[in-house]
Amino acid sequence: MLTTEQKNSYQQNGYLVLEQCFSAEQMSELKQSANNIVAEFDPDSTRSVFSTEDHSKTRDDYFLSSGDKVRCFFEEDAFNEQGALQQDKALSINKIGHALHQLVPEFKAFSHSDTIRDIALDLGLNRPQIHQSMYIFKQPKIGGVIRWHQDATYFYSTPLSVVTFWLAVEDATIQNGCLQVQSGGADIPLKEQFLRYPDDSTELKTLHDIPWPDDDSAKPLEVKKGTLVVFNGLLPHFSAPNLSDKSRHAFTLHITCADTEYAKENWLQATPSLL
Ligand SMILES: O=C(O)CCC(=O)C(=O)O
Repeated sequence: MLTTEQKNSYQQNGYLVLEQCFSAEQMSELKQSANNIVAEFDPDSTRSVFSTEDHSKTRDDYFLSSGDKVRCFFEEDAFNEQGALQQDKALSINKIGHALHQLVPEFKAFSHSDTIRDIALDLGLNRPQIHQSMYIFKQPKIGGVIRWHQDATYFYSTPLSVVTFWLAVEDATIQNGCLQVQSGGADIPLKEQFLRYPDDSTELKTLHDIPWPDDDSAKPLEVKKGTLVVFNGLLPHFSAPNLSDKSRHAFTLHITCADTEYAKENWLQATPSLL
């Protein structure tokens, strides 16, 4: 599936962009499926927001018990001061997580496709297994920032093996908050580890003081819908807020190698799906 040149580029840069790897029809099907989940979601059933900004906040039970479920999380700016939604429900959801790959037929078929499996194997993931899936809306005007991070923070294993599969369901541009990665590749060791303790308290533990790259030095990945970006667990990346009037839907999978030891301190302990 991947050429030697693509594999070398991934090894060197820590990421690889596979342009329009999937069709517009496939993207429409995933988008429709995500929209159906939101249509069925009762917005009064939770007020759980997803934010990567406030580190003091411990994750709530709605989040911590979502590893084997399909749940909607709100954008931080979805509510007004009175706690009411400021816009339509469909424009208020930050993401759906975290077991779409197991529970929703369209996402299950996509996630377990030969294409995903072959790419995972080509990237060196022996016995690839999916731990998590997310549908990210990056809503117009209120789509929140995703701060600089490395995905191995959340999917720690010995040795590290997590690879993120990030699929553009819609065109991603600088204006609507595309993914931005450290240019020149991953060159800092793991900076943070997200720990879940037996009492279900959580901690984002800092492992060293090397700063994140400057936002200005990052490489924005402006990509067309159907493009798949794969990147390793040490690659620093972020996305800026979406201040535009266009959404930027994406679907992500976090895949590790089943031969590595997945940490029991990781927040998500749901049984992974072998590819
Ligand atoms: O889609 C985004 O804005 C960021 C996603 C991300 O950082 C991740 O999946 O690790």
